[in-house]
Amino acid sequence: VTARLLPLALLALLAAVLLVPGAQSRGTSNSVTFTDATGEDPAAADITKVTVSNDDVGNVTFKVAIAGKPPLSSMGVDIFIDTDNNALTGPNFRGAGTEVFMRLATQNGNGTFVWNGTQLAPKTLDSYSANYADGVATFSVNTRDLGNQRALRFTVETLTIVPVPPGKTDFAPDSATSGYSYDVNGQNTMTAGVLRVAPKPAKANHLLVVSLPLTDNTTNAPLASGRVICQAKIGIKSVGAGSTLGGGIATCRFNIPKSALGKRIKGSLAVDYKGTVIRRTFASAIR
Ligand SMILES: [Ca+2]
Ligand SMILES: [Ca+2]
Repeated sequence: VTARLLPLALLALLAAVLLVPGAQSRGTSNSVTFTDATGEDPAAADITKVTVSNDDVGNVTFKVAIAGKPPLSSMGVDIFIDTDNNALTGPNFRGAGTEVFMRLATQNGNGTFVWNGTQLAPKTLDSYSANYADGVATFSVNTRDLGNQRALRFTVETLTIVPVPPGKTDFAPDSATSGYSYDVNGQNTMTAGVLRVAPKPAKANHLLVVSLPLTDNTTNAPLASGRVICQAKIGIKSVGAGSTLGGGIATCRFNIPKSALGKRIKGSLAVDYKGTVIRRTFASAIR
């Protein structure tokens, strides 16, 4: 891809003449809108704004709005992401030292490309999706496919197909050297599944096993480490417990005494991992 793509980009770079600072506003859902100038090149698909947001499991979404809603068959929409926020690593595209390149097009290089130290090589990213509808190109990718970095820098371009190559380009931002900055915020380090309590109801003179499956959002794999905190009371008396974490499942084993027959147990299982605490409560009759 480098042979075809980057010379095009560099040629197009020379055609960029306008330098208009982009406006920026931050919403409550960590949504940031970058406003691009309009009408830079009448022959190029015109980016009007780029909106970036992320959810609490690290899915980052880029929405690129294009004036006049041209068909995707007439252009490509490209995002160059500097995942380590270092212009000196990866090919420097208008200020973004690019580790991940995403192109949405009906032809010529649709897909994702990752810097391998030599070139931006085609590579499938499991979390990636992209589509184009109603003049908006939407790209979604998880931070685990972006090196798990929080501070991203990126540049967007449209490349419009014209009779004489290399095509016409609109860049966002218009600055040839800065890129846009975006910080991934509010990402939880783990995600919990459904709490299980067994047996239910609890039995006197038996173990009560309370377990919670957890996924590490950084790797999307079962949580491998973390502190499990088990607490329960029968009436006002604390109940002894053992805790384990294995195979991504946090487990508390409570010893229900024989004398608790007919009473009620109330408690919680909590997991502390990298500063995030997930806590689930439970209650059961004792039979
Ligand atoms: Ca524009
Ligand atoms: Ca870089």
